[in-house]
Amino acid sequence: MTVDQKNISSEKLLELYKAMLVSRMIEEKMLILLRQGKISKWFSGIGQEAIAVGVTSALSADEYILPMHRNLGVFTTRNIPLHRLFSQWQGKANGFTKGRDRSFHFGTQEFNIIGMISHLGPQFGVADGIALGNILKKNNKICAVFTGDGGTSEGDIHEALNIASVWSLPVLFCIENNGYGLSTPISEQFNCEHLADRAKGYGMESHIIDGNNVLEVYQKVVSIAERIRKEPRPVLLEFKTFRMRGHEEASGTKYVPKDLIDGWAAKDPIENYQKFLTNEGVLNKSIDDRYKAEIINEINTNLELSFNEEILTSNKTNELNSVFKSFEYQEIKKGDELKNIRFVDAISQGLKQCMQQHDDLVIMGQDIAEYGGVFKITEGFVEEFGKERIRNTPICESAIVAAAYGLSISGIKSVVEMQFADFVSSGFNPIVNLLAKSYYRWNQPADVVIRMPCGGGLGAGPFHSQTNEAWFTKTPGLKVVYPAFPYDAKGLLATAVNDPNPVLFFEHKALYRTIRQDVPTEYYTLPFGEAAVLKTGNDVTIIAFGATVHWALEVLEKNTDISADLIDLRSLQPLDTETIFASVHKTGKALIVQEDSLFGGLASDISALIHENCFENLDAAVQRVASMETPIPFINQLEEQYLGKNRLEEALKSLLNY
Ligand SMILES: Cc1ncc(C[n+]2csc(CCOP(=O)(O)OP(=O)(O)O)c2C)c(N)n1
Repeated sequence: MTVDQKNISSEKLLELYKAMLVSRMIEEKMLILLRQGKISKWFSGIGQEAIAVGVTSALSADEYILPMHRNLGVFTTRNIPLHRLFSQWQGKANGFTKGRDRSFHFGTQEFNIIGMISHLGPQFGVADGIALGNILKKNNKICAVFTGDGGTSEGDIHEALNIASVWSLPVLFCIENNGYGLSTPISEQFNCEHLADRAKGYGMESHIIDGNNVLEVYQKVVSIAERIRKEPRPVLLEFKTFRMRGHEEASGTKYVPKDLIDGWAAKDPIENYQKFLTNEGVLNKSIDDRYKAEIINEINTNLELSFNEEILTSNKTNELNSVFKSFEYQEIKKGDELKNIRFVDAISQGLKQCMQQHDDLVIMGQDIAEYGGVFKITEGFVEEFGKERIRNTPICESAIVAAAYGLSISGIKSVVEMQFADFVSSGFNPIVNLLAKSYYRWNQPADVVIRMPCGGGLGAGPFHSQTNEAWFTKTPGLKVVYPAFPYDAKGLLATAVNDPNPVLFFEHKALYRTIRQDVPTEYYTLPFGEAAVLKTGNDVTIIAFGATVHWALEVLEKNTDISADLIDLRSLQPLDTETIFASVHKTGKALIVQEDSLFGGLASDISALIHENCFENLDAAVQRVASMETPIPFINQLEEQYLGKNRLEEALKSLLNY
């Protein structure tokens, strides 16, 4: 061990020692409590303390850290009151997730820590977003994010490293190479000598650091951090260390060769550092004993506090009200001037006006800058708002959605354009796991709009035609909006941006250039959860959204004798059940039409809701018209056969005749 005496005081040397001790001694206590069944799972970081403690000590308290499951030292070095950590692990109210998530799965803005979600790799993309927030705010701050060696095999890691390099984001990407990912040794995880070598491929600086040497960790990270604060860029750090215990406590270490464990035991970061400090004359037995007594006392006092805390009682209303951040819709309408424009123009105009309304709103997507996006929605935006806010992204949906979440954590709104809604499958995980669950888990809103150019009828085949709203309507925590007209599209998009919750905004491509309407030229908003009743009648209720609204209008225009309520849902989550039920109570018959294939779609749920809530008034079983149970095909004849459009008229007439 060497120490640069000029830059590091004895107090700091002892502080690092005590910080590692705190982490180790809490763990030792937790292992006892685990055996007594007083806490749930435990992922041990014993032997790896130098990394979490060294990195956290090298950053300033207002710089974000995104730790993983073995990084207790990040939490303790940030001085989170221990009783709050203990309450978190017992699922109590003084924890950070009110019993909604376990162990280290939480974040806290108070301590600038963004804890993991289970999926490991996406954490790197979130760090990109936070770093982008730092760049946009020009605050010269950096952030650090952790992963294990196993996590580096995930595509998300590659995407995030690439973005960080292309965008020169000031992130310390910390890989703790501890030899194993669950039971898998690194020889079966990757085929290169050092993970740090991968940085070359991203055009990124990297370092290999002895992860069991707290001084090396601290001193190197301090100096790298100083440089990248001044000259923003990412750096990849591979910390060589070892996982001394099982993946989690119940799983053991049978599969780890004993000599490996023994070899690394001799490199224990705390024991060796203790010897070093003693030899240097910085630490002696009396200080050591005092530290240990203070820590034991602190652990026991705080444990008592958390054990004495009441067990949370379940409260349904509270849980249901904690899925979305409350948002008070504000109706805004400026000016009476109308202009007849296409659906695509309404979205483009609406988005541009959102950019003007929100000075820091950022749009991210593929080819959206100079090229204007494949549908030309953002044409001319770069000229008006600049490349900082209109960001072309590499082809990496997952890390970009994760980055949007990171931006939101740093208080910045964003809109992400999926080039085609179909490609959202590559960004599915961060939407349903990061964005959707964030507010419920730890009260952190995910202020992100995902624009989804979707839908068939254009002969674009199975990968460019899907309308995949059902992938999201079934996930609590996401709002889903699906306008059918230019006026609605513009006003609802404004509300989607104003709403601090994640919104999936579906735009049917076949409507882009075919549907026109008089639309206010100025900025305005429209509320979510209010369906539009486009036609009124007495004999049947037709419920539609997106392009299917126009299918229904066509059928009703052709069959003027049909007396129908036509409901355009406009937003699917929240769903305007009140309008649906009121109409079905009146007509006694309902038909729901969706463009997606039938099974598991929104029509099925609306049908169930009608049966459950309007059964007494129904004169016939609710009918669903949807597309065939195949992928959506390419050539016209096949696509026409697939789409429910051609079956709508017949289904409607047969329902009326029942
Ligand atoms: C996407 C995903 N796949 C699998 C898992 C299950 N899992 C949790 S941790 C882990 C091992 C991670 O290994 P590594 O990244 O090396 O970190 P370590 O546990 O060694 O610190 C696995 C497989 C997961 N959480 N997420």
